[in-house]
Amino acid sequence: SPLNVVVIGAGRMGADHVRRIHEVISGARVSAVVDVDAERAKDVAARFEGCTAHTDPAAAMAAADVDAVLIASPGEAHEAALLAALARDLPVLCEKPLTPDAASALRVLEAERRLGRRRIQVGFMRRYDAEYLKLEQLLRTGQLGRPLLLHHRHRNVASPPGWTSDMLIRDSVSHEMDVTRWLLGQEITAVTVLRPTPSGNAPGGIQDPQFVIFETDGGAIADVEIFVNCGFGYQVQAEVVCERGTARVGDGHAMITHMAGRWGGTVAQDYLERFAAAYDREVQAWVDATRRGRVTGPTAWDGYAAAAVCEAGVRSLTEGGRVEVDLVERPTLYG
Ligand code: ISE
Repeated sequence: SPLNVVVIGAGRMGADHVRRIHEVISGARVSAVVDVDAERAKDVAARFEGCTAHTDPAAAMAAADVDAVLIASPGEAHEAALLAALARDLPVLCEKPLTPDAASALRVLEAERRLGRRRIQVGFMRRYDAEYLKLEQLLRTGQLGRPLLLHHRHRNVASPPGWTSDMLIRDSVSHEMDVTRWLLGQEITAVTVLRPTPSGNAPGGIQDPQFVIFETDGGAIADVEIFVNCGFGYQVQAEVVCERGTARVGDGHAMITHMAGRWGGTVAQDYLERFAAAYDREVQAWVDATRRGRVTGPTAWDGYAAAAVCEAGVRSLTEGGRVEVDLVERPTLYG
């Protein structure tokens, strides 16, 4: 029988996951949708047969037929939902961030450690993108030699209303933190955020773009251009420079047209479009693993490490200069 999933958070991401589980994924169904906004929960739940609506995550999880939990609420609500799921020993796919800061992430690690086995997968979906997967596999073969430098570009059309400068680090660059750690198999040890004169299109005087530099414990350097009001499209690119060559992903050249004296293609407009296939692969992998009683993918440790790097990044953004990352020792549960 299909996995009964409770989806917490019926916003943009949560509603898209509900649709995905019903329309794309095999082996699972959404049995309940939870949102602090009762109307929104009802509205999303009503689109699918047999799906109930709730406002309280713990109450939804207490239902007899719940097999797994997908958390897509705002980051501040994650800790309580994660601890409630762990208390019921339910497997969880938690959208990034795991939690908004390192201290709360550590409390989640501790709760998982007490269970003695992994239950949490963190939604760093780039690890499921076909291009990023190819890049990771190539690096793993060792053909290119040792990675020396990593260049990331991360551009959004426009920042959502109310965005502040630190959200570029916490919400956006957190992906590059994870991708850097994953591709290199190294921890990030220090962060420096440089602040060019902001774009005239950055709303409310926020610091956009930013240029972020990571140092790693393997001696590599990664840089990130984060520009969330670029205006033209959603663009995510990475280039690894190694001893014997380079490799680059994210050029988005799926189709090039030539017409009327010009050539070109289209640029995706948001992450639900750019990473649609990655989200599909991520959720299917989670469902498949869960049905086999396994937990795969990015771990709570990966979520904690990103939170710790975010804290260093936000300090560098606000105080200037290079800030070292403060990581606890990696618990044996996470290899
Ligand atoms: C958003 O939360 C995401 O996760 C997107 O991947 C990222 O591009 C965007 O900047 C974030 O706000």
